[in-house]
Amino acid sequence: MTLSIIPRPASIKVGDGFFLLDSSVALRGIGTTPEEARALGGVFRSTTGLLLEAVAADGQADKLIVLSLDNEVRGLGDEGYRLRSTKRTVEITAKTREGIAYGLQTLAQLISPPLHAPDSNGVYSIPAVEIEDYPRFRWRGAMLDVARYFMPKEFLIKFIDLLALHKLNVLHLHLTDDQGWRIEIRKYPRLTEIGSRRKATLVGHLSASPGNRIYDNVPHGGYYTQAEIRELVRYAADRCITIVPEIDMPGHMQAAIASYPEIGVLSAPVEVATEWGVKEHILNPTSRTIAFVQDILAEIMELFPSEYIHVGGDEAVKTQWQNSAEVQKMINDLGVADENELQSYFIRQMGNYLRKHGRSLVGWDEIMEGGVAEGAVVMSWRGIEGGTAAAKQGHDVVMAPNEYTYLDYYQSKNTDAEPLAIGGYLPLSKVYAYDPVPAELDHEAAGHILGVQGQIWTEYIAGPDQVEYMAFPRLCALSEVAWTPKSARDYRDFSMRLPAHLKRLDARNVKYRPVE
Ligand code: TNX
Repeated sequence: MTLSIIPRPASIKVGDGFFLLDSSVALRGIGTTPEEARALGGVFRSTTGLLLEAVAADGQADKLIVLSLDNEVRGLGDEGYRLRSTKRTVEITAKTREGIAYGLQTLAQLISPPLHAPDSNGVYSIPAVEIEDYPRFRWRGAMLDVARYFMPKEFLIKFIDLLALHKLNVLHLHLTDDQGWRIEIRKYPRLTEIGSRRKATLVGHLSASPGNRIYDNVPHGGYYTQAEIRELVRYAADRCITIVPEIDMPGHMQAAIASYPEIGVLSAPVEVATEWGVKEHILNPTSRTIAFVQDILAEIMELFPSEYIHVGGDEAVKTQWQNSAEVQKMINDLGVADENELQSYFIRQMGNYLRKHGRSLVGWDEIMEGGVAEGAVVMSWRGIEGGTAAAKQGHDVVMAPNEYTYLDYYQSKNTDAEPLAIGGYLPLSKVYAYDPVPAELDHEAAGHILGVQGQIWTEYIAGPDQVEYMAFPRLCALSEVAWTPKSARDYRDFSMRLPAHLKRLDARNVKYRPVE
């Protein structure tokens, strides 16, 4: 029998026979308080869609599904679980609530026929198995750019469920960029009043010269209120997913500068950007601007309990700094060598501020230019060099190299048959082949690789259907890169499991790209 579990568990042994799941089955929590047992029942329901009667820890029933929280369980790490099913019982054992939740995700994938309909007798069956499973990495992420195109809250809810299905545990939200500011900040209301709207969007690629560009003249906007953010954060946390917010600075800030020109270098009005590409507008790193941005981070920390707060740092063009007498004087007064060191100085102010509040700064690998702030986590996107160097220096690293993890790239060489994309070529097999630990790292440095993340930049992804098309099934492959032990990974085996898994995506109405 082939089981089509994605991501593939660390180890599976298939036994004989089936556990038949019908309405006589009861759910029992062991090692749990009554509230935890109820909560686990809720996880069971939201994972499998099935409502089972919960019985007391010593309660009897003919057939049982037992969820056992056991602090003493060894060898499964903090997020692992053991799942044993026989004809009479299914038992999931884990050290933590996360482990139980992952066990339930696996259980949901074992149930056949798939959960949306039982067989003609109203029965589902679960094959007898013994599974031991735990993640390879603790950062298993997907980044969604909601700045270039706003994505409705309802879609983020669906996307969170899809991440949970794949045992991914980080949703990195790219909340701000030149083309839009997407989160309510109480202290600075113009960020959303002005910054969340652009008057038009460029049509096609940014290839024509400025005078020859075509715009759609359709205003685009949207943002999340703080109440909506709280709802999303809670929804994600219930599914073992941390939302890591990104406020991109000091570049990629044109929407904020359009809202508050005084934080820019030119102090002159500028509009929210209507086309893609790297902009030259950049924050003026004065103490006033630093205080302004820290006020924003204060509200961000209130909303997002995540230990990690992302401050971007990518693609900050320095020409405005070079041409500004005020900024040059600052370089001089601070005694920093150049514009790169000034950016490091700026990022360090953010790192210190976050650390004072018990949080850790994450930045794209450009934060290493001019010296990386103490304790900063580096997200390596321009290949793996930045991440490799950072890990050697003792920094934690999330691998996100564009060549392997940019899900905005084309999925086929036949680009004419694909919807317009930013470029590149990243087929499913290549995502699958990626290994997040660079071969040259020794054991200690390798320990600094927190994990891996897939990126969905949305310059050419105007809405949810297109996100799903670009993200799936490549995110299925990435989940296995992030979760499955390297030794258990095999692309042919994955390809054989994928068709059944795509049916799970069909049941959730996911508009994934068909597999050739
Ligand atoms: C580079 S990756 C960017 C983004 C773009 C992306 C497009 C990174 C940190 N910056 O601003 O959306 O390329 O693939």
